[in-house]
Amino acid sequence: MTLAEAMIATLKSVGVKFLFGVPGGGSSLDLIAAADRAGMHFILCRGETSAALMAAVVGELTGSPGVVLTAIGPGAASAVNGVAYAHLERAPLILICDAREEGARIPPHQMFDLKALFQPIAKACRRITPETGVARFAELVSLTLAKPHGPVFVELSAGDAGQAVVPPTLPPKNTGKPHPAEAAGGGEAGDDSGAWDRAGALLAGGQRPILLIGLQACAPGAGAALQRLAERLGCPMMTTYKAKGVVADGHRQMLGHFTGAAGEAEAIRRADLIIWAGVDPVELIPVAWRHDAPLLVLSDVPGLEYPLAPAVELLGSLPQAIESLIASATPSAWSNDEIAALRGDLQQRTRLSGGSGHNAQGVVDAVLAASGEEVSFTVDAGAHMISAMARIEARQARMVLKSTGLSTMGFALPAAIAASLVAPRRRVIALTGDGGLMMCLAELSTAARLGCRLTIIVLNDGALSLIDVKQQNRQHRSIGVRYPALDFAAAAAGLGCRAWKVERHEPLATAIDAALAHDGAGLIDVRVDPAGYGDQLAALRG
Ligand SMILES: Cc1ncc(C[n+]2csc(CCOP(=O)(O)OP(=O)(O)O)c2C)c(N)n1
Ligand SMILES: [Mg+2]
Repeated sequence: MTLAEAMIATLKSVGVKFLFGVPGGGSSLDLIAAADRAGMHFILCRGETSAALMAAVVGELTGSPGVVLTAIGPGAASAVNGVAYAHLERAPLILICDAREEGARIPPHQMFDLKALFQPIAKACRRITPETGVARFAELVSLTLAKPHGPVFVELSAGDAGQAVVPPTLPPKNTGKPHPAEAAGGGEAGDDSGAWDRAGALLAGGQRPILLIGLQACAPGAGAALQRLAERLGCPMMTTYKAKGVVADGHRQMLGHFTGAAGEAEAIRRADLIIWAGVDPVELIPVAWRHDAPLLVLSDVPGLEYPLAPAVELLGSLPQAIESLIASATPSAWSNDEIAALRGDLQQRTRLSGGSGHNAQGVVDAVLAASGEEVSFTVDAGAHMISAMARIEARQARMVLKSTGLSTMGFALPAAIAASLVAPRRRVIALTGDGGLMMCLAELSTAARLGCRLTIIVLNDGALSLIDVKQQNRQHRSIGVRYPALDFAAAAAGLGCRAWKVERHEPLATAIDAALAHDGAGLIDVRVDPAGYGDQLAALRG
């Protein structure tokens, strides 16, 4: 068995089915050939950033590592933002990059210190050789899956990839169960009995707890347990964007999203205990914390930096910790009417009005009215995101995907391709701004080639509207944030997608129905008026 074959066998044993990337002429080719022989699919992408995003999202959705292959030098450097995504959004990702043969006397063409480039965003940067053996690679696979998940960077030369090695010792057969490192989840809940006593006392002493739910709660079992805890306490709850759907948005105790913005402050201000359930601080916008109520933290990762020192921190498996809290939970002093009023207030703040013709809210509502239950969504970064996240009602974790810790543009399309590969029969709808789509436009051809059941809705306002609003708020002259609106329908058609174009005052429903009925990749280019974004942002973020 060659080193490339042994690495592929190791990946297969932890459930990897896809490899993404733009191959270089070195070890990428050995890995692609070995993957093909092992029945795994190499997905050729148009750019490495998108390839790494797709791989990272597959990692988040499946719990198996995402894998991206790149060429040396420019290929790897071009993947940096996707690796940054995996770092800040806690996704398991392995980047395997071509490498020169060690000791070769060759000019430094395309060569620079890639390990130094990736060191700040990767858990480890290592070269794999026949001497290190595939065992070193297996360690990296375990490392990416250890909580918090995060990327690892691997260099492999073609000469080494083809060398014979001792085959890896693999677990008996992939059962679809989480990898041991994944299942371990950072230790057992309940190790520290003092912490449990203090948590029980905090819960008993609080009259008005609020439950804030974050990305760690996407773990199986956590959502149902959190819902029971909230119902036992009769308290309000919010999810971060990453945890949207962990408890259904439609639940009457669900206020909306916890982002750190001023619009949510009133609900948290009224609480006398904050139950911080798996929120990773990286999920919050960077503003000062406004509350003094004690934090009861539940986390499967030690050492996170909270906005306030936790009164109690329960480390370990989230579902287990929640179950234990349920046992000591009693009804709180919140009334149903008060919770409903807070929910109504937050919904009101996210409303978008003003302008003429279509706006983001109207488009999202029209899409929701036409799409059935079996749909997933991806949402890009930008002003349109607020309406999209506020209006879509998620019923399960990861039904709506959005970049949060990194909040990168150019996410919705690659993430939608990834979601479509993981669940090919389920339709995916990608909601994106025009600026964000331009950063990954070429991947429309990937979606078309793969036959993804994917509908891209471009909220086309000829502007980087989120930045436009900020520029106006700071009373600068309008420079560098607007441009003539592009014809995305023409571009999409050229890239192999079905496409529809809807001007600001044209009806939308026919295009949406046609796009949702199309059994492949389609795009609707909708001209929207950004006029209401300023007020919406002011109401939400202050
Ligand atoms: C890769 C990347 N570059 C820059 C930013 C900063 N940024 C956030 S939103 C935004 C504008 C988004 O424009 P568009 O996609 O058209 O959405 P709109 O705000 O117009 O709805 C920018 C530049 C970012 N988040 N990610
Ligand atoms: Mg825009």
